[in-house]
Amino acid sequence: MRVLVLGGDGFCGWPTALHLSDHGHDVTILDNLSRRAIDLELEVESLTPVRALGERLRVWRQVSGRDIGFVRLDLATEYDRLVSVLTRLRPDAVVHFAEQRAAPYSMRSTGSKRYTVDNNVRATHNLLTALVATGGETALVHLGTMGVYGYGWSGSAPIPEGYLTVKVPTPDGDLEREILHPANPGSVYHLTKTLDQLMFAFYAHNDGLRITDLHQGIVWGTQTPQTARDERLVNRFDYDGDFGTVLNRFLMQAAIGHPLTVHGTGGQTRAFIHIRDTVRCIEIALSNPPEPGAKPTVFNQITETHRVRDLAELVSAMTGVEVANLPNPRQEAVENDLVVRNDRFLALGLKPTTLSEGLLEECTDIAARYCDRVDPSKIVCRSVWREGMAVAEDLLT
Ligand code: NAD
Ligand code: USQ
Repeated sequence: MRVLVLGGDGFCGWPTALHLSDHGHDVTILDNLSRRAIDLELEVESLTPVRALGERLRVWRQVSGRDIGFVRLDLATEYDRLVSVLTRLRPDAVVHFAEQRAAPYSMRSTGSKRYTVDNNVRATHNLLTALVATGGETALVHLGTMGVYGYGWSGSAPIPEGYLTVKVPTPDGDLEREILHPANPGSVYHLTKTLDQLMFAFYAHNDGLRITDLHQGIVWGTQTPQTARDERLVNRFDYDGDFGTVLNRFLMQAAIGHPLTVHGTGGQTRAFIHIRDTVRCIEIALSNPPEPGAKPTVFNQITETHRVRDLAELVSAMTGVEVANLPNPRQEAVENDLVVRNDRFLALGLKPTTLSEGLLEECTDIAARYCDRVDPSKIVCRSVWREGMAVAEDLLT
């Protein structure tokens, strides 16, 4: 397949591009390198030393003998160039990772809220119109989030894969309707993903685009077999308060003896997936596109669910580092249950990497190896959901 990977310089996009290239697909990366610019703005770097994209691509050619193309382009603002790229490459499929993806960063300021909506909504809508304008045959696989469902529902009804069958009362009796699961976003970032879903429903129905939306949980881990082939191919590892995700943050904190930064009681339950499984899921989704005219296919791209305090206790037991319960900078349910259906990927052959297999390796191979690169002043999350909310002052350095 000819595959265009939008956001292919990022944490999920880079290992996906290498995985697809390694499996014989003809891959081109499109990225505006905005993630690298945000690192400069936040004055923070990936824990792992990420090389310039040109060097990454040269090293990949050396170790694999395969070429990956690169187009530097801003999806949100360079529509005409996007149409030209699609016309020239005629990809069989596009994988869309190219959005601002950190919830704390999206809540950091009025400017970052506006940037996140402008960037993400325009990027997705530009892509959809460009796909229609170039013939509508290219399949789209989008990286969405479990957070579109929200975490505030009471009870433990399993979260279905995208759609819910509901009974609508009428004077003549109940009618059954299949609807998108109600959206309940917990941040401006998550809000943009719920807007993406509506755009997908419209363009699938109106223009027959073939769209798969992957409702992915929190990705943990760093390396895949391809990124581990040479140190210069290493994947990024965000640890800072805005872009670092919870489990990777705990592993990095343990490596430098920093108290584990549990927000509130740690009663939040979330869904997780290892980066090795992310790349496999994308390939499975590419091989199983919906028919033209069908509603978007939704997969819940998750393999396990865990409560934040249980993860902290696990890492603490493994490393001896203490757990700190900090004021929660977010507006979110203090405790929640989470039961998620993920039957579709399992039925299509996914064999999940579990925490029990991958955690120790991640601790020693990545967190401990690069821990001298940590800037401790960047660990505590300073982005709060509403003005006046407390941050963990005593841990700020
Ligand atoms: P990332 O920030 O590391 O990568 C995103 C890439 O997209 C970056 O390289 C960035 O430069 C690029 N990009 C952003 N806006 C762009 C634009 N307008 N034009 C061109 N390129 C642009 O993020 P990630 O962790 O790799 O996440 C990728 C996708 O997966 C995101 O859409 C995110 O919402 C989703 N996701 C991530 C996680 C996770 O835990 N990392 C979990 C669930 C879903
Ligand atoms: N948390 C802590 N301590 C920390 C960091 C986070 O207790 O040091 C808590 C948060 O308060 C939250 C939970 O851990 O309750 C998850 O936070 P996170 O930063 O790991 O994940 P989140 O903000 O939800 O976002 C990440 C990705 C995003 C993706 C999402 C999937 O950044 O791109 O969409 O995971 S999901 O959570 O399923 O919506």
